[in-house]
Amino acid sequence: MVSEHANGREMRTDLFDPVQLGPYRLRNRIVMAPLTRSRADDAGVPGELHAIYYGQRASAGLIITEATNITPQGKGYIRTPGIWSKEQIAGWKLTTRSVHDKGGRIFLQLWHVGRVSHPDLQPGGVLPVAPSAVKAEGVQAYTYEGFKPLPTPRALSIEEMPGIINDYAHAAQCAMEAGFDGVEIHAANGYLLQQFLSDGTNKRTDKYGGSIANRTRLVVEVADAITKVWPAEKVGIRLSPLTKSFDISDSDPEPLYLSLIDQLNPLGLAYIHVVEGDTRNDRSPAGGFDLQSLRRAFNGTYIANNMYDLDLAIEARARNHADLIAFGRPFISNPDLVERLRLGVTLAEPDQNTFYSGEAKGYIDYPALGAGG
Ligand code: 8OZ
Repeated sequence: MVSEHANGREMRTDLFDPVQLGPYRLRNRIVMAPLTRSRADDAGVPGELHAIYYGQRASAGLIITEATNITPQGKGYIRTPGIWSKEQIAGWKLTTRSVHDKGGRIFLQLWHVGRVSHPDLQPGGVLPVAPSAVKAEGVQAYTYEGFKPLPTPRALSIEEMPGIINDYAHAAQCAMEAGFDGVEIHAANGYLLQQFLSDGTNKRTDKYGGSIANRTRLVVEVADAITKVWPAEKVGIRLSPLTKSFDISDSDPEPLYLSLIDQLNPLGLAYIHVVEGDTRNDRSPAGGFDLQSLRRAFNGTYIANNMYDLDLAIEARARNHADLIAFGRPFISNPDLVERLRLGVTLAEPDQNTFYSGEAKGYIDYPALGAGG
């Protein structure tokens, strides 16, 4: 379609045209990014509210769900959903049915927070786990009693590693039973998998730490295990090589991520979903590298994310910077975001007070255009 660009020039964009992703014909190139919204019950079960919320947003080319805990150990925030139990599978079925009834596609994001948790949120009140006993400085956990500083985590033993990989595979199987179209591995934003990748958090001396080959090992093993459950063309991975989220850091991220992509390529994953820059904060942080090198290295679809607006998205397609563009926060307050971007109308601003408030208010009550309001 032809779109009126903000600078007044009319230009053609294919942002709103159908595109192939693995076996799926997506309706457009706009992805709903994963957004933590904290509306599950204490057992991590999503319900009717989730089905309404995701159904309202089904016109996205692809929805990626909020980050979803693969095990009780993987939980770091109250009211986040899980994908390990029968009840959670049944709850998620309401959502997949709702999105499919409206012709949408939805992948579930598989999440283990690693050290970004607190004993209050862990079964038995134990310490959260991580590659090494390295504390995230200046970070708080949101517990049932409000914010508390993160503790120093317990380093996973080598004997526990097969169990972690198995937890991902089990959760991936549960996602299939719940009717999802695919899964996304959350290896971004400073959580467990990025803690293994990054030398600021991974101080191990066994085969999961030290060299790039060792630090990438867990992510590659997890991706390999998941592609034994799902066809690889229905599996994606989210990466944030330049993020500073939760005190994550790596001394030399470019060779690390290029090596990871080289090792993932033979698996044939559908996409890499790249948070460009520091998450929700800065698209060009100091000390970064050109993330297009990852796109060039990867044999699949590249989804770009981080603070995109319509102009940036049109430009990204015009320059062939990305195949698909993921929008996050704009989807909170604009359920029909695709239509609004197509029309070029002003977007509704989301209310930050209800991002994680656990209620229907601020969740399912943002109207679509023409629906009053
Ligand atoms: C915001 C609040 C809580 C969690 C991420 C899963 O950044 C998250 C998250 C975002 O990936």
